[in-house]
Amino acid sequence: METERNKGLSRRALLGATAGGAAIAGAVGGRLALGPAAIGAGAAVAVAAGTPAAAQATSEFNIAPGQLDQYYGFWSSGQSGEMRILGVPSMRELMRVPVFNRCSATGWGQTNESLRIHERTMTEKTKKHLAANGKRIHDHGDLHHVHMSFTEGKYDGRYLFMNDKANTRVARVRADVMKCDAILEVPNAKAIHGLRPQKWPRSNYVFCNGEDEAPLINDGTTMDDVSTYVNVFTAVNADEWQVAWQVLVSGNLDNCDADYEGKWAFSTSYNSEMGMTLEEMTESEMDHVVIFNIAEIERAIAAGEFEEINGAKVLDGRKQANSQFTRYVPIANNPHGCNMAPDRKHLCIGGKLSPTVTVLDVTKFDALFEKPAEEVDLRSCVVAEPELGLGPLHTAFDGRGNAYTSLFLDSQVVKWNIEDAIKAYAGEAVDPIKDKIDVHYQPGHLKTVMGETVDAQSNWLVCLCKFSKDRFLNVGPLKAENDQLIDISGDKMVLVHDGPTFAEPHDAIAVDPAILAPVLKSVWDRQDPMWAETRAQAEADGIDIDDWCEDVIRDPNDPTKVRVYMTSVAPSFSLNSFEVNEGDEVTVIITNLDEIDDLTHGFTLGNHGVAMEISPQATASVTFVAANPGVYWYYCQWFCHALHMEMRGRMFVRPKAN
Ligand code: CUK
Ligand code: CUA
Ligand code: CA
Repeated sequence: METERNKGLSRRALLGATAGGAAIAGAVGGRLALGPAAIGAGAAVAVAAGTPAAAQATSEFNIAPGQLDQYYGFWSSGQSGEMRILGVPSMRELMRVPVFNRCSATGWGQTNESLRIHERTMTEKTKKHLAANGKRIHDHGDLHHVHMSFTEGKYDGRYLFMNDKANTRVARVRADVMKCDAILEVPNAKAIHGLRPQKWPRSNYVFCNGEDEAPLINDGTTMDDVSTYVNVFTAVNADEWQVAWQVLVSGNLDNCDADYEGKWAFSTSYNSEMGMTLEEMTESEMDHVVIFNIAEIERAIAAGEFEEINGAKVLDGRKQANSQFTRYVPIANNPHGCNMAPDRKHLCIGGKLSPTVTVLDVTKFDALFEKPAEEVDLRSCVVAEPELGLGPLHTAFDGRGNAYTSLFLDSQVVKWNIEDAIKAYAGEAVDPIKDKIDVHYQPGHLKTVMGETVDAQSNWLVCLCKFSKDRFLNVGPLKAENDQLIDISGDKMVLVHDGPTFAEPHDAIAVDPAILAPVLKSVWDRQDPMWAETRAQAEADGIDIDDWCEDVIRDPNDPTKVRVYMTSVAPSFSLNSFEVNEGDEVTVIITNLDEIDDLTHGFTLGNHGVAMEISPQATASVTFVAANPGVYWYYCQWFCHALHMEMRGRMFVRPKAN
């Protein structure tokens, strides 16, 4: 519904004509005025144009109580470090899946099962850093991009993959239980940002962009000598969750995507200058998109032409290496988004500082590799470059040949037609722009339903806005973001919903529930690999964790270690109490024997900072030191039964005999 109030906030004309232009000018002058200062200007100016009446919406938006959503939305959460599951179109938050963050509710980052996943690929350097700071794992991350695994260009419901820009990691979430099952610290690279799975023939690789430049051997022998800096493109083996290969590139890497033939991956670079300051990074007229030639890279890896560095097979794809691994297509300075269209042919690069989106025809990439790079016209693959508005960042697609680009500075989404843009570029008098809609405010990513697959739908567009400003009740200096739902089923885009979100979903995808229905579990399988090591320890202790257990085992080799095995069945733990000695390292292992859907229990140990989730038929364990003698209650923190409050017991810590 359009009200007088949000009419007053529709300030496209204002931003487009003045503040936005000033921001671009500001960037050239060395100061990037992309922030709220640009929004704030002239707030009192009312612009009548804007959102058409919601009544025009043709897609069914209202989801009544008890009704299920049409789609699963998988949201990243930026600096919150988790993955979120939302319903589309209701935008109801259905679940949070902790990945890089420490989760108070589930014990992720504390349970032994999660710590093993965290530590499996941790480098020695990171272990040393963490230990020096009194930590065992990184308990935060910066998760920008969530993408599902593909088989032949379609989502296949196996995994979700995601990046951690903060600590140079990538993670995998199992789509059957919606839990993280693998984290990889990527060696050599710095700050994994763009991340995309291979689309064809299946996601054998997950492509990962290293954004930050640093010496390849980063041991302090060279520091300020930028000529020794590199950036690294990494292909992670999605099944084994380890590095398949890496390619050194010129310039840095921002966002990436892959084609529908399995031949190419591509990444934007905003720092071809290898600048270390904002001025230096925006100095050139042109940056580039790097095209990675998968077949050529695989050939060289198989032929042993790589150098092994920190356990990874590394090839040199930098410009000066004149390799067949890469080509660098010049793109207007500081591009950002990198989105492959579902037509299997067109790659759209967001101009950011340029008001254009550059469209590359991936079927023209072969020609770029037929001769050495300096002998080919690297821009010969460019087939369109429509001027769309200020600050184009990311592009989404429907199933009708249209693209939707977020305009950060204009605070708009522009709908344009790819074929018309190609005609216009070829000189025909057609306007590729079909519609524009105001969004609130400063959008980053935007997503259509399955728009990054060949099954792109033409019903919903979610636009993830970086600022909500005065769209919601004030909650103090830190404001919610605003994920807006737009109906794209008609010719005109219609804004139908504001969705506040906590910091900071960058990207999202929307997936048909039919893809997940065959795999999604409601209760754990007792044989699940998630607690395989815990099971092996139990077997060594002579305990059957699939059955009722109430055992306290002292480790025969290390008598300061105690393992407490119990089961939970609503509303009680099998052990009403257990006893350990002061200073013991205690591991509590609990199997939830309840088989009922939705019957999760928990284990919280008072004043010990210990809490974990145990969902139906799961086993979970947590280890801590019982440092202080006395009586400590433990309890179930998941409301599970009328007698849930009574689901508790005592830990006795016997004082050390002096
Ligand atoms: S980046 Cu955030 S708005 Cu990390 Cu995908 Cu463009
Ligand atoms: Cu079990 Cu509450
Ligand atoms: Ca640049």
